[in-house]
Amino acid sequence: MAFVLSFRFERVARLLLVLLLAEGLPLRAVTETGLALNSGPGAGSGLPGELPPALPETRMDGVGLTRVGDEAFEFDSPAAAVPIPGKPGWMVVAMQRGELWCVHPASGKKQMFLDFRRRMQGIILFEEGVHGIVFHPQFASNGQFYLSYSQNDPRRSLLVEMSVKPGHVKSGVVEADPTSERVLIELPQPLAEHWGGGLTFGPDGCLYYGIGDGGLRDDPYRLAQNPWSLNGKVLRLDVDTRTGSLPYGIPKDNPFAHDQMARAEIWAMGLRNPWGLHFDPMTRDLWCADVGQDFWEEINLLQAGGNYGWSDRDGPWPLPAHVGAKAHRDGAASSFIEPVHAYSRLRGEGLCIIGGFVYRGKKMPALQGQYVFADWAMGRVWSLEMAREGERYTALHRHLLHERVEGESFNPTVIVPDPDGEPLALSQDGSVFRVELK
Ligand SMILES: [Ca+2]
Repeated sequence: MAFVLSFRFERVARLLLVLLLAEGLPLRAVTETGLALNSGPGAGSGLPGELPPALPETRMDGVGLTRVGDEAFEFDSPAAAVPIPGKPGWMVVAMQRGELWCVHPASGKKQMFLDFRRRMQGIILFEEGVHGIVFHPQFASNGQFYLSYSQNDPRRSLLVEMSVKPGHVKSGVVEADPTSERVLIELPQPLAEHWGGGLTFGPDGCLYYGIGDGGLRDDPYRLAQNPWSLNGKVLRLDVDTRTGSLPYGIPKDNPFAHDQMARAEIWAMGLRNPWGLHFDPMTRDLWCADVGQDFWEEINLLQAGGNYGWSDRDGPWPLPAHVGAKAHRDGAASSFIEPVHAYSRLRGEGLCIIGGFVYRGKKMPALQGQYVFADWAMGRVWSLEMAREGERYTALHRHLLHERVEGESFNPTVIVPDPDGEPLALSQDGSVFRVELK
């Protein structure tokens, strides 16, 4: 099994490398997938900015990873995991290539939720496939959930509403009805990466959907800063109403709802590959991890109408490709919102942030209110200690909760709260771990 998985990963990785080289792209472009370390500008001189001091970091003693279940409890290339409302202890794990399972981490039980593999047959590249799933807040009564995924011919992103089979919520068995799809958004994608696809419902009952910039380096079509493109944005939709002929409603208090110069769906902009969206249930703040290009991995606090800088900025630095662009000449670049925390590839801290969430569980009081997050390539898990002053957060300290050791194949693609609010980390090779007191 392990051999098959690693063979498949190798094959995909090699294919991607060949494609990138064939297009004459710098090898550095491969950093997104962790296949090669940065060897470009900044590796010694000509950095776009000054390297700020690293955030103080200490190892948090007594916390580590514990494997959940046996070899049958594996989910190859997991893309998302969410608790099932009204079914205590159960979650759905969505796998990139189209299998979605109901899982019960406490007992290691699982049952098929949706087999979408036929739909995913056309996907070939590293980041294509299923990207996100979330249940409607009233799932227990309406049986609805939302799925984001990509398709080819033509290449596009989809956000769809689906429901479980009639009577299934009541009976306790939860199985999706594959014929129930209702398309909310179908967005043509110019390139083949940075799909984003993160989904979450806010305490306001609205659906938030992150969409990446479309791919390649430097956001070549400048979509993330284009208010008429949905790429490089987080959208906010009311799935329970309709506005005009749209298959969803535009919430009246969306920041651009009445702005004729921008798409009314946009909640926040200037993002590169937002796939880790999370609402803190206590403060109602929306957190978003954003994967960087060459130097930085970011954690952002999203505000209505906020512009997070991509592709004028990458982390706390200007992006060399677009220095001198219109935003800079107009002075608009000065209103970009800086990340709450960015960690750097230059210091070997990580290569690809996979998101995270604010810990509100019970078992680890030391982590209360901290943002728990992980890096795919380095196999590291941290928690971020922050100070809050009004709307502003300042990162104070980083606690290392796990570091991959030799021989381990831990490449987390998902880190989420389990049904009890305790951290669950899913590795690309399929294995599932709790982050807990040892
Ligand atoms: Ca940014």
